[in-house]
Amino acid sequence: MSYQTLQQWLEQEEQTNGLPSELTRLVLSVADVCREISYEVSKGALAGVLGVAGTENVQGEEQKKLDVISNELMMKAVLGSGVVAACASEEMDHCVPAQAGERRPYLICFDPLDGSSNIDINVSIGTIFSILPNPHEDAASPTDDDFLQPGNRQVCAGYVIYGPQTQMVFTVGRGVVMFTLNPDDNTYLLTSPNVQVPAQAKEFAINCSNMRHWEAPVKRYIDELLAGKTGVRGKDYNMRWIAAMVAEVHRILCRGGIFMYPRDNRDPSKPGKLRLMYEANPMSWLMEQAGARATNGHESILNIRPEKLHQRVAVFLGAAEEVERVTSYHTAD
Ligand code: AFP
Repeated sequence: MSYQTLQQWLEQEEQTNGLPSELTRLVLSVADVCREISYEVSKGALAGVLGVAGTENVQGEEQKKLDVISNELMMKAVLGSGVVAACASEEMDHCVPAQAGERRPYLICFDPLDGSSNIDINVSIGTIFSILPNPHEDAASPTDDDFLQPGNRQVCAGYVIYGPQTQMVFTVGRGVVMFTLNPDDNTYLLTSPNVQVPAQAKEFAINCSNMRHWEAPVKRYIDELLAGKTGVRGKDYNMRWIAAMVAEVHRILCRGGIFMYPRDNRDPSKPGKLRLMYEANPMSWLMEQAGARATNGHESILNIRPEKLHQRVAVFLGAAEEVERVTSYHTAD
């Protein structure tokens, strides 16, 4: 069987749907650097890249060596692409602008290595990215404020997952495509041209160790799922928790389900754990492009107007009927 390569697919998009050639260039830069990250990840203990770096990121979280390596690689690649005016990363306090000169059309946000706690135990992790338009019409250097655009302004979003296979999954606003890295010749090949998420689900993902902190609508929804056939839902559900959003989203894109990281009562100043710009926005757009839904319990995540670069948000994403149900429990309150 012959598969279309990533480059061929992007060129076809340029010809048939007017994808800007600058965006092709950026997507290829991300794909290339993620191939390098995938290689570093695969060497693990052999290259001495496991374990902590001895530093903390802006959110006070301990950084792993591979977090730091992936961040450096991503930053160098996207700023070197010639089309990115500035990048922002979950691992850095502020955005980093490209060298002044000509106008560049894009901004990019990324989580260089999502699911860091899985690194040392050889479980799936990934790089998540979100590409936004540069609001400046001139060569002015972007600031953090320029990134504060709602998710519905993204022009491309996706992730590369480093699991049993390395796969790149993204959208440019015309459905979701999935490419698999062929280890024989290091090319990305199109293995799923139109990913769709069924509206109903049989699987849910939530960190149940936080149950005592949840708000009432989440407790109600999960209690109903746990009651299975004997409860109001009338069927049994299965549960999964990989502790890497990238892997949970990948599972949902492959076989359906719902993923939740709700806000809880521990720290009222933190509306959830996940980051809007680096995790929630790109994953929510992928979901909506695959026929699924993504809300914060009240509104579509893609409509949220960000106030801070490292803003956190509650996330309910996946099977449309399930997300609508848990959202309705919030809005009924
Ligand atoms: P790390 O990258 O710091 O491991 O965080 C991953 C993550 O933000 C997200 O990918 C997971 O869904 C979530 O945290 C898992 O959190 P807990 O299992 O600790 O609740």
